[in-house]
Amino acid sequence: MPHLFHFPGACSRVTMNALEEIGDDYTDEPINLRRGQQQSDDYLRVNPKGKVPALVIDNFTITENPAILYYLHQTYPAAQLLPTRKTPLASSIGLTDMMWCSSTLHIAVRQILRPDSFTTDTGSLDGVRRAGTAVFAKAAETMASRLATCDWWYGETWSILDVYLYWTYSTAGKGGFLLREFPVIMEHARRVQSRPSFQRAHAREMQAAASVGLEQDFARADEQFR
Ligand SMILES: N[C@@H](CCC(=O)N[C@@H](CS)C(=O)NCC(=O)O)C(=O)O
Repeated sequence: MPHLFHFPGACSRVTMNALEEIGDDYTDEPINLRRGQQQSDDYLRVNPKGKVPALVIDNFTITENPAILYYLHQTYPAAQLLPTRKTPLASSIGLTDMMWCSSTLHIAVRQILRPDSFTTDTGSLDGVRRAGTAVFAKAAETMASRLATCDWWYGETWSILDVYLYWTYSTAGKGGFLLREFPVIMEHARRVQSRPSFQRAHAREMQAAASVGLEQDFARADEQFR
């Protein structure tokens, strides 16, 4: 059975949502990032990079959200985590978009939420946050113009990209990014939240958050869209 190492509200929630969408059994284990558990000897044996998510299947560990999601998409095609395209060239679009989330948006979001993880110079924190906000504002324009004409990133059909985008903008919002200036994104968020797989993952994360005493903080990112 797959075993997911995660932290409630972290980018690992995208992987958890994918597993819920697939619907097979899996086990999960929260790694308390607030307490530095990601640097414990036990966890570094699982993922020497000290990050979540990590998905262990048959004693093999996959890390990096796009790699895990792409693996799940290929292994469980019926779940339609990404649109199925006829040629490898056309299929690369799903990977491209997931890499955008992980390598550009995730970094900008982190600059907004945790500028202190980029510099030890406390006088530079505002500058780091402003730089992240500028990158994310452009991305939010891109998301909003695309989502203004359709419900989901790929048009008529939900995909795991919608959840990945949700994670980036909800986390940016938690860090003070003015999401209310993007009503189209606010509406997209409500659609993502209403998906049953999202709700199941959310409940499972909530349980994990309670187990480490962090349910208040966990709820903040999702409550912006009420
Ligand atoms: N490139 C990785 C990034 C993973 C990542 O940065 N995860 C964060 C949580 S959102 C983490 O584990 N942070 C712990 C730390 O940096 O100490 C991915 O896309 O999966």
